[in-house]
Amino acid sequence: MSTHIFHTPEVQDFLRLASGLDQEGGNPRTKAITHRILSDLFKTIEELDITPDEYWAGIAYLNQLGARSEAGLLSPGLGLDRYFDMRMDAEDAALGVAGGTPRTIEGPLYVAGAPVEQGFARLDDGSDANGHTLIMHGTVHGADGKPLPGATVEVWHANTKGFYSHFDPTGEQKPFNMRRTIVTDAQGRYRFQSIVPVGYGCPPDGPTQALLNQLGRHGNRPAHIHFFVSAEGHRKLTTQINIDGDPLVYDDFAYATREGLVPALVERSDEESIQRNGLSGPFAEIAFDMTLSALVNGVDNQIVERARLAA
Ligand code: MBD
Ligand code: FE
Repeated sequence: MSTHIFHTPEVQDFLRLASGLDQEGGNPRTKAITHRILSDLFKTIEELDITPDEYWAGIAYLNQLGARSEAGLLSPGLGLDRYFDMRMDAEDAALGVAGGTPRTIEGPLYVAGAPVEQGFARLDDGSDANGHTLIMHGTVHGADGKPLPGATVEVWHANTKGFYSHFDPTGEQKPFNMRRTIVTDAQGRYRFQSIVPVGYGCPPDGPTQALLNQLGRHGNRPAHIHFFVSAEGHRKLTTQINIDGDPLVYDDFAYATREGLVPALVERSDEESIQRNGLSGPFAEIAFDMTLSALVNGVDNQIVERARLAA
């Protein structure tokens, strides 16, 4: 079809009508966003000559996405989460904010309400038979470079199948397995024992993977560990570290890898290290210090509110 009607007054009036722009009630922001997105969609339909069959396949797709609760998974897969980070980085640059640990995306698998521990926590419950012990530790620094006692380090990661507790299709994991909130000690230090995670893969039969297949892309993440770090007088940091050596470290379907977020992982098998950590065998060690950024004019100007599971 080579008809071009998008720019006609009829279609332009129709877009305003459908977006409620001629109505008194409703929410002006919602109207503005709806009008823009609807206009872009109408235009796309015309310019790419999208057929009704293609359109209705898209509608069925949206229903599948909702039915499988995968909207929050498709979002990072299409780079939207990364784009919001790029925008926040640019805003920081414009404001002259620099120097803290790089942010990277939250992802869809955080759960609020994890057990709180002081200084040290064991994250795993020992039930993952394939687990290789991990000791990770570091100091949380404030914007002035000084250690921050009493800072909150929320940490969450996957097991050796790449599954997260509360979202594990096998049902194997107990609530809050590999999820803790660690409060830094008097020297600003956090420390935890867990197991080295394995990378996540999108559900192979789900709608996110189906679209990625159409794009010729994979749906896998390198092994990683998530953090929220919060402290008085500072902005909340959302970040992750990647497990160094994972083949996908620079090929993440969610685009979360960043310079400065791939700390060295050191294998320790000497008796001294094993005993000092109260362990019985070889383990992997990651040292990773973090630096928070100061509030901007007294507020966290980049705090993100979103629907999150709480248990
Ligand atoms: C994850 O574990 C994750 O961190 C992201 C961003 C997407 C899917 C699964
Ligand atoms: Fe993750």
